[in-house]
Amino acid sequence: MGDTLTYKIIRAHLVEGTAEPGQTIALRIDQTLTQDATGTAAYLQFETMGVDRVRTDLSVSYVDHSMLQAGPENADDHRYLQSVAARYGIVFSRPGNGICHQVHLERFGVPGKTLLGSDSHTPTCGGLGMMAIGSGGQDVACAMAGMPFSMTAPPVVKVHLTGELQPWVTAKDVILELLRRLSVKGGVGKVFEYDGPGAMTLSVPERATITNMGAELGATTSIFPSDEVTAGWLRAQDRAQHFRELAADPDAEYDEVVELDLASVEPLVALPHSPDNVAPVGEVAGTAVDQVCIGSCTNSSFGDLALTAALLEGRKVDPRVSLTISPGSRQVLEMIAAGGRLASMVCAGARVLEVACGPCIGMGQAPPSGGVTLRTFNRNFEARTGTPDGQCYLCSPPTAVASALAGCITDPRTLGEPPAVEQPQSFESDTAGFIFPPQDGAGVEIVRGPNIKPIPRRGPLADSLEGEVLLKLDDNITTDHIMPAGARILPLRSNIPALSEHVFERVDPDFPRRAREAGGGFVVAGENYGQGSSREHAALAPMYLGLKAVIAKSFARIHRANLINFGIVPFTFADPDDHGRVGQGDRLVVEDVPARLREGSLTVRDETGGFGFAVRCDLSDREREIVLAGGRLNLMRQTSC
Ligand code: MIC
Ligand code: SF4
Repeated sequence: MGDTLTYKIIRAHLVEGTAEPGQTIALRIDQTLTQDATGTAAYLQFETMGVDRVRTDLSVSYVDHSMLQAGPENADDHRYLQSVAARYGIVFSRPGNGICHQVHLERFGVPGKTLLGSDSHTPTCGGLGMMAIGSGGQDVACAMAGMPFSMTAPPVVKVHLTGELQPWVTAKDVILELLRRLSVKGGVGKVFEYDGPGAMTLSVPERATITNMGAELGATTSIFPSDEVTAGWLRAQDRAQHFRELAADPDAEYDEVVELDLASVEPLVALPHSPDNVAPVGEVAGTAVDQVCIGSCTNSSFGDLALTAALLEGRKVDPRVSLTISPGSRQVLEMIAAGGRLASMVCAGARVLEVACGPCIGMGQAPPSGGVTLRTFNRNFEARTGTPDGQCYLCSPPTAVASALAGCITDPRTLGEPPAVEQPQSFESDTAGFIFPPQDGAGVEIVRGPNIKPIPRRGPLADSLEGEVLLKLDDNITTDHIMPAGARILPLRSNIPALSEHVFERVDPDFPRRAREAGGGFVVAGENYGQGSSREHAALAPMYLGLKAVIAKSFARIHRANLINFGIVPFTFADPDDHGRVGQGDRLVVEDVPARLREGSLTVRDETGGFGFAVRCDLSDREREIVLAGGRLNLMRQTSC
C-alpha cells in the first residue's frame, strides 16, 4: 500500500515512535513562526532553555496582531521581540510587513518541510505542500531549541476535488461548504489532504485559504500536493529553487474520503456565532449590514484584493456601510498600490487599514452596538469583534464587496459577469520588511519593557485534587471565551498576573475573583473545549488563578496540549451524561491522582451532589511526566525533555 502525502512527510521527519494513526510520534521541525501576541511568552520560555542560537533551519518572528499602540505595552513587546530575534538568530518581520501566514507563504514556505507556528492558522502553508502545524508557544520554543514536536499520528482524510468553481464562487466557499458538512469538531485530530483534478484548478493562495480555515474544522493540519501550480507560484515569488514535486502515492489508502465537486459549490455565508453555521448567501440576502471587512490571513492575498479593487472600480460603497480593507502583506499592498487598485478602493469609499490582523482580532473596528458585520475572516465567535452584541457573518471577498455596495447581504452573482483577475507572473519581493539576524548575536542586549513579567509556574501535581466547580460550560467553548483578545486585553499578553484578571471575562466576569478566593478549582465543559486559537494564555492565565483540572466531554487538540504543558489535568467524562449531573459550585475531590494517572481512569467524588463518576485521562508517557511535574518547564529543569 502506498503512502499519503501526509505520511511521506511524517516519515521523513520521524524522530520517535511508529508512523501509524493513533501512535505517539515526535517530528523534527524544520521551520518555526511566532507572532507578537503569542511570541513574547514563547521567547520568554525559550530564553530559559539555555540555547545560544535557534536550532531550526529557519525561525521567523512576526509582528502583526498587537499593532495598536494606545499605550507603550505593545511597542515595548515589539522591541523585546526584535532584540530576542537578533540575539538568537531569528528573522524579524517588522510591524507593517504583514500577517504571519500570508508572509510565510510568500517568502519562506517550502514544500515537504515541517513548520510549527504559535498560531492556529499556521496550516496556511499547507497550501504549498508543507506540513504546517499550529501549537502553543511553549512547543514552538522547544522546537527552536532543537527538540522534536510530539503529537498523535493522525488519521488522514482525503478530500477529492473534482470539477471547477463556477463564476463568483471562491475557495472560501469551498471551505465553508466543508464546515457546513463536517462542523467545527469534524476534523479534530485529523489531517485533511486535498487532491483530484479540482485541486489542479486552484492557485496557491486559493489552496491556502482552504488550508488556513481547516483550523476551523479542528484539523491538525491540511495539505495540498506540490505540483505545477506550486512551481509556478514559487517561480513568480522568485523562489523557484524551493520547488519540489510532492504527491500521495496513487494507491495510498485514507481513513476517510470526502468527495467534493467544485462546480456544485455556491456562494456561502457563516452566520453568527460559529464558522460552521453555514447557509447559502441567498438564505440571508437582504440582511442590512453596518460594516464589511476584507482581509485577515484567510483572504488578504493579491488575488483577493485585486478582485476586490476590480469590483469597486467606478462604484460607491453604500452610505450605510463602513468598508475596511486590510492587505495581508507589504507585498500585496505594494502591488495593489502600483497597479492603481488602491485608488479604486479609496475612491469607492473604502477605509484602507494597516497591513495586519486588525479587526480580525478586535484590534480596532468594533462594529456598532447590535450591528451586523460581514467579514472575509475565519472566525465569528461571539464578541470577538469587540462588540458584545455584534452579529458577525463570514463570507468570500466578492460576496463582501457585493454586500458593501448594496448595503445588505448580497449574492455576488447579481453583479453580472465577473472581472478577469490574472495571477501576476512575478511578485514584488524586496526584503525591506525583514530584519535578518547577525551571524553572532551573543553581544545583543535584550530589551524588556516594564510590562514584561516572568512566566509563572506551578508546583508538582498534588496527590489529591480538591476544590469547587468554578464554572460549568457547554459545548464548543472557544479560547476567545476563556482568554479574550482585542485591543484592551492583548497588550497584557506578556504580563500574566494582569492578564489573568480577564479570564472568562465575557462569560462570567466574576470568575477571576471566585477562583482566587476559592484557592483554585475545576472547570466543567462539554465537547470540543478550547477550540479556536492556539493561545497558551488560555491555559497559562487560568493556571495562575489556580485551575487544577478541566473535566470536559472532549478537548480541541492545541488547547489540550497547552493545558498539559502548564500542568492542568485534562479529564474527559467516561460517561458524557455525567456532565448533566455536576453543578457549578459543587465540591469535587479526586484522590490518588499521580498513581491513577498511570491507569488512565479515575473517580471524581462530587461531595455536594453525593455521587461519584468516572473520568478518563489518556496521556502518553511523556504527557504524564509533564503533568506530574506541574508543567513542561518544570520537567525540563529536572531532565532535558
Ligand atoms: C486568532 O486568530 O485567534 C489568533 C489571535 O491569531 C490566535 C493566536 C493568539 O491568540 O494570539 C490563533 O489563532 O492561534
Ligand atoms: Fe491574525 Fe485573524 Fe489570522 Fe488570527 S485569524 S492570525 S488574528 S488574521
